[in-house]
Amino acid sequence: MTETVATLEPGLFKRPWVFIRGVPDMKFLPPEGPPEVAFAGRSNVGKSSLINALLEQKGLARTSNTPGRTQELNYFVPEGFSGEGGDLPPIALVDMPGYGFAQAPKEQVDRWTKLVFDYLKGRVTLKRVYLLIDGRHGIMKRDEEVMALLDKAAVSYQVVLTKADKLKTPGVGRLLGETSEKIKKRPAAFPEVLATSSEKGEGIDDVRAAILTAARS
Ligand SMILES: Nc1nc2c(ncn2[C@@H]2O[C@H](COP(=O)(O)OP(=O)(O)O)[C@@H](O)[C@H]2O)c(=O)[nH]1
Ligand SMILES: [Mg+2]
Repeated sequence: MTETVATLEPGLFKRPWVFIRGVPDMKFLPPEGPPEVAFAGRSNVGKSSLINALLEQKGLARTSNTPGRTQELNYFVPEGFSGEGGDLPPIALVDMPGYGFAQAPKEQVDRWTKLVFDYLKGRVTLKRVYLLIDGRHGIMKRDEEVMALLDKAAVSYQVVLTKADKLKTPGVGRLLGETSEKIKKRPAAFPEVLATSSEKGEGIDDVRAAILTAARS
């Protein structure tokens, strides 16, 4: 029996995925080829939880209550590709190191900034960044700075409000409206803002569909 090949179809998210590498520096990036979709946002906003919810694999991306712990670009791909000789996966999801951890030493912040800026500016196969915003706090100063960077680098990004389960229903609608209004003039921002709860599974299918569209583009 021949195994079906992982393609950019909704079934992709039902397949097993694997962590392939943590990249602490641009020189360790995997071979350029598959479209990449990256998840950025403050520490603790819910990046790793969202990746686990999208892939229905609870412990795949390591979630943590210790902000600022992950300092690498963590690569996740559908299982079954050697990565050698053109045997590349159809897509890669990248869990980016979080920002905005007040207690982080300057040296660490500088290293983060360099890695993230280099990646966002220089990775030609990066199709879309999902910029996660904690639904309880809304867009903060550091988020604005990252948006400005993405606009400058002309990297397409879409804002995702996280932890919607912590808000009352009217609160989610209001925040979606406010957030859309705030990003209206940002050239590289996708106008539609999504709301998710990784805990309750809300909005997860919308993010999956958006990822497929971005990866196919
Ligand atoms: N209530 C709720 N908590 C969440 C949700 N997503 C993440 N969290 C919690 O927020 C904390 C940080 O999540 P994590 O995914 O590690 O954030 P990251 O640092 O951005 O990768 C963890 O304690 C998660 O359990 C969500 O949708 N709802
Ligand atoms: Mg994380």
